[in-house]
Amino acid sequence: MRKNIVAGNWKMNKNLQEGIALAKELNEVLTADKPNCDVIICTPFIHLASVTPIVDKNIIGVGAENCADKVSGAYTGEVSAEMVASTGAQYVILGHSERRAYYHETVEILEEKVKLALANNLKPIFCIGEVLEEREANKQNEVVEAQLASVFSLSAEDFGKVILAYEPVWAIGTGKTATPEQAQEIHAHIRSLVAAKYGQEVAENTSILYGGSCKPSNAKELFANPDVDGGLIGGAALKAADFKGIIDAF
Ligand code: 3PY
Repeated sequence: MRKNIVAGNWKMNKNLQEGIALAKELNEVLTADKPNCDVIICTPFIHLASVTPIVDKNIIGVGAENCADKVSGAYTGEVSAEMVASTGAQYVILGHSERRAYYHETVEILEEKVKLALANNLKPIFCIGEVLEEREANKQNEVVEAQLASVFSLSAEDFGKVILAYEPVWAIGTGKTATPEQAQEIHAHIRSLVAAKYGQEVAENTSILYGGSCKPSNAKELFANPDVDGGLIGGAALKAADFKGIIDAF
């Protein structure tokens, strides 16, 4: 059966010392009071090698927020999936709307990144979601379907390693959250697309996280939906107490 997961996306926040302090605090809090779901923290690249050895792997998984679409070589400033994996990280966020919008990541580029992540034993947390104009034009279903093309070229076995995250772009950093009904409706649609592609069993085993202004005060009602299997958390992942408050929604 699929896993419930709460994953933090630190984005471009916290210097190295602050990141280490947050990881230590989370590790202490979650070791003392074990979570009822899988917990992952996705940190800036520079934190990975320092954070992976200080968290208990059985309680907190660690991931990057991106990786390169190339294997290695003359790509100044890029960080490969192999480099991420060599830090001990097990996950990588791919396709976040900020990467799609600000760094022009296309379906094709993301398909390469997903393949390289999997080839290096990193589990992709693959993000999809529509912008406000698309929601207002009731195009959200077709938008997420088009975005899923980056992972729908995978074999069923490889797709089984992917975690999906639905993040409506209009709810990211805006304080607006999808209502539990809106979240359930589109999560169920995403699961039906997975079922149509890979069959019902794979669909039932796929974790689909909700992201976009998820916080301790709304996590419980979002996670209560049958097709919402946890959250990808932005701002509220930057304080141990808030992140723990969301984890405790399970
Ligand atoms: C947010 O909630 O702000 C996110 O973008 C999580 O990835």
